[in-house]
Amino acid sequence: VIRALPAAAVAVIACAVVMATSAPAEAHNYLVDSTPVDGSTLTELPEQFSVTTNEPLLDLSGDGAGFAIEVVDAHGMFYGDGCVSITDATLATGAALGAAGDYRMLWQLVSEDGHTVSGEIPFRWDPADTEVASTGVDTAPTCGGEALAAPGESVAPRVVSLADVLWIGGAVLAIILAAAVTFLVLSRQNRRQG
Ligand SMILES: [Cu+2]
Repeated sequence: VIRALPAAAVAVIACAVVMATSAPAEAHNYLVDSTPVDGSTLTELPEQFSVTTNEPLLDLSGDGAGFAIEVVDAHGMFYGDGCVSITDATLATGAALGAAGDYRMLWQLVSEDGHTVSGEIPFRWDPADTEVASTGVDTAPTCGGEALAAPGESVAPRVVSLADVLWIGGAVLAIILAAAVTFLVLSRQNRRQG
């Protein structure tokens, strides 16, 4: 990370210089619209999550390289299949969410000037009872990758269950208690002997 910092700094400075010396049309794309809207509360799942910028997106390779939308809940679980579509100025992905709560939509896209820009949009999910919750995965899904759950199919979430937490907590507590009892017994014996 530290070794990458100078390169990142150079890139930022280069970008700033380019921005300062070039026409406004070559500046970075900025968001003009998104689904969900920043800070909003969703009560029903839209068909797609998307961000729309002021200028067309630059999908040079035609395969969406450099473009991504990731939807993450408060526990760091990812939702959706990781696939994106690029249409003019809009980057979109199929919408999926899990249980009610706070989420973030992370987006990354390639600006018209060829530079990558990214950001995140926080929102709240407060679904009606009729909404079907998707199962999250603990690593960012890649489109067509193995971590991806087919519709109607669920991927077992690799989260530590409450039972595990209680069991581990209980075991730790038992060890501490055993150590404390041993210490007390030994110190009492020492006192008697001394
Ligand atoms: Cu730039």
